[in-house]
Amino acid sequence: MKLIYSEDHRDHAGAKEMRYDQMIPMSESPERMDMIIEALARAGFADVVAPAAHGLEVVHQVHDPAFVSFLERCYPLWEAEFGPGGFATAYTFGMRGMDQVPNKSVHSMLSCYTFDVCVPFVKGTWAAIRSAKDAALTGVELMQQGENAVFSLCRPPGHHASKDMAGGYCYLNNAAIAAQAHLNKGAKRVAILDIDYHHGNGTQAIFYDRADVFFASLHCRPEDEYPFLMGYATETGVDAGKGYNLNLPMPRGTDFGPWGRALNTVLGRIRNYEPDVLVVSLGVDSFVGDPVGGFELQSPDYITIGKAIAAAGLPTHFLMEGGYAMEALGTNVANVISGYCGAHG
Ligand code: SP5
Ligand code: ZN
Repeated sequence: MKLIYSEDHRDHAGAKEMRYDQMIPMSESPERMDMIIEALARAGFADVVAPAAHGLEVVHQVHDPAFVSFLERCYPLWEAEFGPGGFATAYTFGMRGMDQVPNKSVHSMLSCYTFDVCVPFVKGTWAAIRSAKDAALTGVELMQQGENAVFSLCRPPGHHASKDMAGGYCYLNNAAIAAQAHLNKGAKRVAILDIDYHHGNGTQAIFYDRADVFFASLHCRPEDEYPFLMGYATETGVDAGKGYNLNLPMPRGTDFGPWGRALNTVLGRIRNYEPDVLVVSLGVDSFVGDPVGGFELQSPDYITIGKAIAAAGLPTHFLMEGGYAMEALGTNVANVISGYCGAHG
C-alpha cells in the first residue's frame, strides 16, 4: 500500500496543552509520525510518496474560506503582537449570545474559529496543515490512478475540525477534504468510518445534511469524554442527510469484545449504503495504554480491525487521526495496515 507522507509537519511543535488544571507538553507531537513510519517500514510498508501541492479549491468546498484564511494568518498576527517563540491560543470563545464575527484582533479570530484549548498555532503550523491536506488530496489522486487502497499520513489530524472551527489538535478536516475530492472525481457515494477514540464531531457536522457522504463513528460516549457535547446515538442526520449519520458511543473502559461487535455493525451499515469509496479516519487512541484515551483495545486487535475493514471489499482511503501511546502507536497503526493487506492480498 502506498503511503503519502512528507516532513512538512515537523515544525508544528513545541506548544503546550491544557489538561484540565495542568499545562503539559502536547500529546500530538512530530515524533508520533516517526513511530508510525518506522513501524510501517518494519512491517514491509515503505512505498512512500510525497504529497503534491494542491490549491484550496476542494478545501473551500467543505470549509469557510474566511476560516481557512485565519488558519494561515493566525500565527503571523500573534507574533506581531507578542514576538516570536510562543504559541497562539484562544482566551475567550464565541458563546451563546455573543457576536460570532471576528474583528481585526487575532484574539477575536481565535474566539470565533477555535472551540477549545487544544489547537495551538506556532510558526510551522500552517505549513503542516497545508501538507496534511495535500497528503489527503494526493491519496485521492493515487486511487484515481488505480490504487485500491492508500494511506495518507496526515499530521495534524483533522476529524474534530468543522466547516469553520478548529479544535482537538485538528485544523483542516483531512478526511472531509478527501471525501469531497473522491466525490469530485466521480464517486457517487462515500462512506467515512471514524474509529478514533474521540467522536469525529467536525466530520459529522460537515456532512450532517448530506446523503452523498455516510458518516459512521465508534467512540467514547459524550458522558465520559471529549468533545463532551456531541457523539450521541440520537444524532442521525438532518434534511437530506437524515439516516446518513451513525454514532456508536461506548463507555470509558470498553474493550475489544463490544468494540469489535460495534465495528461489525457499522461495517454492515456501510455495506448496505454501497459506497464507491471507504474513507477511514484511522485513530488508534482506543489502545489500552493511550494517555489521552480510555478504551482497552490491545495491539493484536488492530490486525483484526484491518481484516474486518478489508472484508468490506471497498476501495479504501486511510487517513491518520489520533493515537498517543508512543511505545505502541507505530505497531498499532502498522497492524491495521498489515491486517488489511493480509486479508486483501
Ligand atoms: C485527534 C484527536 O485524537 N484529538 C483528541 C483531542 C482531545 N483533547 C482533549 C483530551 C481531554 C481529556 N481527556 C483526558 C483523559 C486522561 N486519561
Ligand atoms: Zn482521538
